[in-house]
Amino acid sequence: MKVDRSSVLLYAVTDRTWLKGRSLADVVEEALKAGVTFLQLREKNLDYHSFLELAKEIKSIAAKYGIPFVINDRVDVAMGCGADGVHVGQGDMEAREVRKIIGPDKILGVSAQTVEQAVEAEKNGANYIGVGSIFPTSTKPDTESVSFDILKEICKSVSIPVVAIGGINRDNAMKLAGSGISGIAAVSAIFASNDITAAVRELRQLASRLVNCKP
Ligand code: TZP
Ligand code: MG
Repeated sequence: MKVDRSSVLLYAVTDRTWLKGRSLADVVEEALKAGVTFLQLREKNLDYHSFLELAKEIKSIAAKYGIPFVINDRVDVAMGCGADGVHVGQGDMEAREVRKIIGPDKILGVSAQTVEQAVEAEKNGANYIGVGSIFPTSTKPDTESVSFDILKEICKSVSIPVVAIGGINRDNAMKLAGSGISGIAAVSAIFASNDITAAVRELRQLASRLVNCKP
């Protein structure tokens, strides 16, 4: 499925680390209501059944707000819950394989750290590319870092939308202006915030400003 540039403007990736007694459904709904434009459910330690149940619940919230909803890593969970698509990294199932399983109409997002990986992913059926980590982050400490110049080069090399991820917050988001990205993705800048609504509104405004700065 084609992914519009505008739909990845503020891309939220879930994390249950900072729920503070609330349910994931509750915090996701607050984030979507405040202006998140794309949602990825990311769970690293759930068995198939628990992941599927959670995915069904979160999917219905995304549908209520008309927001594209993808599952991280797990093609089986994505297909099982009827998500809009799946997001895979370089260490997960290969993009070409995923595309074969999900068919032409689902969204396929692929993480890339180099121009070669991004070009290959587009060729193999990716609808958008996630690039990071752009800034240091404790959310995914083992991740490789990607420079501003590589990010810019990736944006020039593919025709699908590029979303930057990793350590992006209100203080550094504008540093990505002029890179050519279509949006920013965040985990902690949204879900670790004490005021998710305010955080989302601010990040969305910053994202709108920075994607309109010409490379
Ligand atoms: N992929 C690359 S960095 C990252 C992922 C999932 C984590 C981003 O988390 P945060 O809290 O927005 O830095
Ligand atoms: Mg992965």
